[in-house]
Amino acid sequence: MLRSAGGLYAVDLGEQIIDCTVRGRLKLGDARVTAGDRVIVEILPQGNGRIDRLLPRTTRLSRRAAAGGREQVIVANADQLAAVFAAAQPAPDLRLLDRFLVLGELGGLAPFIVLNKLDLAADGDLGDALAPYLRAGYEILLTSARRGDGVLELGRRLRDHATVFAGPSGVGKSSLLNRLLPDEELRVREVSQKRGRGKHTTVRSSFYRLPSGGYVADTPGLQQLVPWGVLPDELAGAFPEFRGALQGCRFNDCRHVAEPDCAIRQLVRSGVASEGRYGSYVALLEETGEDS
Ligand SMILES: Nc1nc2c(ncn2[C@@H]2O[C@H](COP(=O)(O)OP(=O)(O)OP(=O)(O)O)[C@@H](O)[C@H]2O)c(=O)[nH]1
Ligand SMILES: [Mg+2]
Ligand SMILES: [Zn+2]
Repeated sequence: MLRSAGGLYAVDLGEQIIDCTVRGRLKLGDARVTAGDRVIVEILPQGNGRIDRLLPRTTRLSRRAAAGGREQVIVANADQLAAVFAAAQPAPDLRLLDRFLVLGELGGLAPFIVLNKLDLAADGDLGDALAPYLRAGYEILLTSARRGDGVLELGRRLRDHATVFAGPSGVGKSSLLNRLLPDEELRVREVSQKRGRGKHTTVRSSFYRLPSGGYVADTPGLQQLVPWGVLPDELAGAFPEFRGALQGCRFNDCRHVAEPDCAIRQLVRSGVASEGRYGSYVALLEETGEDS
């Protein structure tokens, strides 16, 4: 299922995309049909269809829903996550970037970083902020949806993958996708509207078929990103630069906060892992601990 609007669900059958209705019980709760879901469709005589069943998800980008502490699946079955940020307007929020990367890692999506609005960046002013991400092994693509920088390279990075574009509101996710999807016209915030912090122009997650092969999902800008259902000892593994050290702590159940002989804190002290990334880990650990 690619995307839904007005009670109709667009399903990609390969040769064509058809509009489907959906059985009532697939509209609510855990079994709700989500963008990216593989579905069983009954073709109706009029040529449209009805979604009868959901197939198991291979990956899920999900967070803890604001109310009720349940899982909210943002998209299903994607294999990579483009964490899109802006060089300016809005200024990059690295704590939030870390959250997108962690949700991608935990959900089984391979994350990479897209730094958009390159046209608004002053030379060299982001190098220090981004160095920890390069050291952690993340690829960073520099783009400008306005000028077109990096768009071809981004397109190549997406080919034959199912990629979610995730990031705060107003960073240019839809603008980048408009460059890559000649047949679509995704809604983009009007230039005349107030600058800086975004206003949630995109309202629901939607997959599109790329002309060169593969799929991309546009998502609404997200601020509240608390992982759902993650155990504290899985969280550290969502930071690639911590992984090699995880066996090195004195205690097997080390939470890497106050324990003696902690290999992760040693990484931070020696400058191999950054204070900022470690700070994000601690903040997430506290929030996920509230689950249990
Ligand atoms: N200067 C500059 N402006 C850009 C660039 N990309 C997007 N914008 C502008 O930034 C604003 C927000 O762009 P959108 O594409 O709507 O951002 P979004 O990330 O999809 O936002 P939500 O849908 O709210 O999550 C628009 O006014 C765009 O024209 C860029 O590379 N450079
Ligand atoms: Mg958008
Ligand atoms: Zn430790």
